Amino acid sequence: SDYSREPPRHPCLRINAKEPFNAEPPRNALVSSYVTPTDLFYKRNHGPIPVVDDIKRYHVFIGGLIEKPGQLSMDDIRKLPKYNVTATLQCAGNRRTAMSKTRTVRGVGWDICALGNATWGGAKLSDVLELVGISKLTAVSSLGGKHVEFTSVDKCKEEKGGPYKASIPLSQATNPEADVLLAYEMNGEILNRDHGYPLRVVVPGVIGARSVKWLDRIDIIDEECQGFFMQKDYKMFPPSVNWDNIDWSTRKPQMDFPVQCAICSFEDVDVVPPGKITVSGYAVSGGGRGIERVDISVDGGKSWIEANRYQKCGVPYASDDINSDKWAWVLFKAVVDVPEKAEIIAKAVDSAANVQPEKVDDIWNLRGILNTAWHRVQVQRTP
Ligand code: MTE
Ligand code: MO
Repeated sequence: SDYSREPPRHPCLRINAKEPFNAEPPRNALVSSYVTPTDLFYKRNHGPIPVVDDIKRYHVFIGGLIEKPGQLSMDDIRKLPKYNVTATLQCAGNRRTAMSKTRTVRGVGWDICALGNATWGGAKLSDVLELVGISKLTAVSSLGGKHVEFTSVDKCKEEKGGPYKASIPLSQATNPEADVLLAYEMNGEILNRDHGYPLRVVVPGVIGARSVKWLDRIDIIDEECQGFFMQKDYKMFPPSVNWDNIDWSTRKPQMDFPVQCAICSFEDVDVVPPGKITVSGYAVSGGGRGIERVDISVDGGKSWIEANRYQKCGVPYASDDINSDKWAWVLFKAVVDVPEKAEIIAKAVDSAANVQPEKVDDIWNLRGILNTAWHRVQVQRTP
């Protein structure tokens, strides 16, 4: 594999792995804006960043269980109605490092910033599929297809040098309300190489692993994708499963992510000035579920206060507001008094009343995914 043509990156990113490049922004930088600047957006790769030189020759092939397979150029895709969807992408491995403190897990170590909120611009997959004869809200195609597989052009060692792949159900792909995009823009600019130039999939509300970058092919298939990242990775196992007794076939590929939140105004162990302090961070849930509440404790969980939530600066957020971005995170803020030494905790509740688990031990899994335990930081007042 060849890492000689990697793009330039922002110097403040914390690098968790160099080749393939995996990096996340510092905590404070992440929550300083509702829409994450592209250069600060986390980068999660499984191989070198592909080079697409000749955009005129670039095509997406659409095949599999359809009557008329075909290919689309970037012009064909740009001719379709363009949608801008603000959606949070979160890696299933976000907060893995903290999970491995209970018991070792396998995978790239991430702090709490393996997510970002971007405005993605592109065509809806439901419109693209209509071009090849699959109508809106189709769950089973005329030739028996039930899933849509996305194949990239990158080369991953987990796929024995083959491309990254993933699939989603056809019913989700053909549902315009699911807002699945083939995105060619990120935050109003042409998608950059790190994030999938020239074209990527964005599956809102679903773990980042299904949003395939550098899209090469779309295939309508009868079973879900059999690729490594669907079948041998990104599955949630109970704490009793270890590397000696694991049977991957017993679990489904993870799709929606669960309710999550984290405090970004402090490091795990930090000092604070005397007087009132501001606790801020992000909260997000999968499946288009909004954030109903964020609770903050400064006494290790004995008592709680509710944080203010917002998406647009200065506008209070409500999870049932039709003007809110349903696929996007919510930032929170609470001004609190803290004793000399304090454990500050944040936990969120989503619009379906799902709550975060208290202890990481209860959700420990050998791949270290979906660490959504209450987020805790220890602070001490400066004299
Ligand atoms: N697509 C391709 N082709 N190759 C990859 O390695 N990584 C996936 C997904 N799509 C990946 C990919 C994972 S695990 C995540 S979390 C997101 O892309 C990260 O997207 P980002 O780098 O734009 O933040
Ligand atoms: Mo990921």
